[in-house]
Amino acid sequence: MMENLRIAIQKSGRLSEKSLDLLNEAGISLSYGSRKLRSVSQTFPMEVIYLRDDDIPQYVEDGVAHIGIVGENEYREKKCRVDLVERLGYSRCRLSIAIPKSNSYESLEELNGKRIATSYPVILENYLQEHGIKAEIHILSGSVELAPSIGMADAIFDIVSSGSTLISNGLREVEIVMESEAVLIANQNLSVDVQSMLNDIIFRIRSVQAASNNKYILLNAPNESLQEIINILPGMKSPTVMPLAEEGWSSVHTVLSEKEFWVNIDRLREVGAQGILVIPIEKMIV
Ligand code: PRT
Ligand code: ZN
Repeated sequence: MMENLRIAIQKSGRLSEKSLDLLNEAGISLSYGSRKLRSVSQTFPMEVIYLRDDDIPQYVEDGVAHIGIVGENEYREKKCRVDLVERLGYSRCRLSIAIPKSNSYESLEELNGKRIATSYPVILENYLQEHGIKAEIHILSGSVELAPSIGMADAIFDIVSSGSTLISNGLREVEIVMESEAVLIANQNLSVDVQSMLNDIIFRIRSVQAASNNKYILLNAPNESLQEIINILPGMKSPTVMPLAEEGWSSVHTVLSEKEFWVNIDRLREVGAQGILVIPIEKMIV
């Protein structure tokens, strides 16, 4: 019997729901909200193992799970021998150095000889070494942002998203060390069967991502503006043009990326496009 593809995802936290959503959109349905340790999909030969995010890289290196989803920060911090196979684009954040807001700061050199509190000593150590800075790293497992106010550290190195945690603790961001997003990691010695299931998953994930980055556009245009409109629309290939019942008018259909859409929409209207419809795409095979 063929082995299931075993994936480790975060049991509960900032990555959990979006990871389950992504699998679901890729056609791998799983029951939600359970506090189970593992579950098996009914629609794909996949078994999900729910873990703390910190443990996922090691489980994948050991092959207990074939693949896993973690924050890129966790992947870099744990230095496990696993491959980063796909960037997933959600749970984005950055890892930054912050100092008390009233302290002056000109450059990284000022951190020489200072104490920096963090839960990510490996990433910080690499960064400081790269820049020739010698600082004392204090490893804390949580509430890092409190360290300066209680006199335990001169600076912190931590995850920042909106920045409001820093502000409410009287800190300001002075260096962005890395950007992070959810990533798919894989064991380095997968069997041929498991690798082929992984390829299938990656293909599905890309189709889901392409679809969410693109919109299907329909518009009506007077025939004399058609060429101009077609020139504005980058599309996947050339757009589809069909005559309307009304003489002298056509309907134009194409696919546009979300970004291209907003820059092009005003120009389309200027040259006479009307009745513009923007429709979400469910899957896009790339
Ligand atoms: O229990 P387990 O160990 O599994 O979870 P965890 O508590 O270690 O991780 P979790 O769920 O907090 O985060 C999982 C991953 O989400 C992280 O490794 C990051 O890759 C990513 N991520 C994205 C974040 C944030 N955004 C984030 N904002 N992780 C943590 N935060 C924290 C940050 O440390 C700060 O203290 O949220 C706080 C608020 O941030 P601001 O800047 O929006 O105020
Ligand atoms: Zn964790």
